[in-house]
Amino acid sequence: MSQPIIPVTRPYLPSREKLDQYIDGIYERNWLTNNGPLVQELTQRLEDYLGVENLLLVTNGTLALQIAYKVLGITEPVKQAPAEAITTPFTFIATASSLKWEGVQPVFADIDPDTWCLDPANIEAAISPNTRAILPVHVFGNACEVETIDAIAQKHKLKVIYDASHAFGVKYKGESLLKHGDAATLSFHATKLFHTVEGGAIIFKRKEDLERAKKMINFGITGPETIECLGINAKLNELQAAMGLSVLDEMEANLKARSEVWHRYEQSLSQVLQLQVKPEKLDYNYAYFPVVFESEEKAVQVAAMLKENGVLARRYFYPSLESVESLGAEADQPISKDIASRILCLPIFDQLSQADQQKIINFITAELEA
Ligand code: T4K
Repeated sequence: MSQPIIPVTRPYLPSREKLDQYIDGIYERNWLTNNGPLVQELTQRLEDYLGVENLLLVTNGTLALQIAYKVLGITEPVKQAPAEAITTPFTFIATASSLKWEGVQPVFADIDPDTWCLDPANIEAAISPNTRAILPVHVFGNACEVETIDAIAQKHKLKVIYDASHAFGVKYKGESLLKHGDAATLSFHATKLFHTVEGGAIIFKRKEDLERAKKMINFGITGPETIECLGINAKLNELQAAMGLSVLDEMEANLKARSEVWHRYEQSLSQVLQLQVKPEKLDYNYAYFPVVFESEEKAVQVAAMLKENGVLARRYFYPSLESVESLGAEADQPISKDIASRILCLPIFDQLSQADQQKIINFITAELEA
């Protein structure tokens, strides 16, 4: 008999009544996209919720990165050679492939073995005359060493874009983590803590950058007969905004449920597996529950055993990106490669029942004792 599958995550589905109310409004207004009222409402609500300014909604987290690169001028070649950006190899492919897609060469620097974020000590060695930017990732919602990274960037006159796709709502030292860098980007993909089915956002440090980005995401059009700059289509639409508003209305319950799942895992597994080390002054968002095993063999064995029992843990983020040929990286990144080979993300979502979670914990602990 086949058993129900427990996926690594399950999109948060808000109440139908709430979503229907927003959709009724869309039907009444007959306004579907191009900076509609729900997009404007969601922009304001997110700025308030996150405690940030200069937030721009866009089509997805990948385009959020690409627009940020364009606005901050890091895609411009340096003396006819491609610009470079220093980034982490331990992340989802979109972080680095979006650079390459825009003609910027990703240059990898290795991660910290405990936090799994870009190690600032490795950044300076990777800087060349072609470097225009640093692109760290708050991986799994953990905070990068923002003060040190921002200081390195200032010293070398580089832009900093934080890929904060996993860091929705995370606070560091009591303030939004998204306030660091010239820009920070979010992904609102269905699998994220907060989502708009597909979607994303950019939080700019400077208002003038926000204003330029607003034009760029609408083909550079600024009026019925004016096209001010080169642009693209990266707009969020009203149906996506309706989903976002409905999810945001229920954020508290979602976070509470995830926090309970996260803490139960931590209590049961922190003595037997390596967990991500976070700074003390971090208010976490319970977006992921990654664990690192003693060897790749063990991680793969546990993943296979869980799969046999209907549980889909995922090897986020495998492989370490310096091994992806299309990115054209040169050097090996041993720490990232090692962590990527031994990591598994365990199922975490608001609807994960305590009984199912206990099953997962029991499977893992039994396998570790075997
Ligand atoms: N930067 C970083 C650091 C990122 O992590 C991401 C995205 C980006 C940039 C780019 O942002 P976006 O352009 O995507 O907005 C997923 C997501 O597709 C991706 O958004 C996310 N990171 C990445 C970490 O995870 P996959 O390939 O693992 O997705 P998939 O389809 O295997 O789904 C994962 C699990 O979720 C499945 O086991 C089942 C469940 N699921 C998924 C979907 C789509 C559902 O139950 N229902 C669903 O509708 O990449």
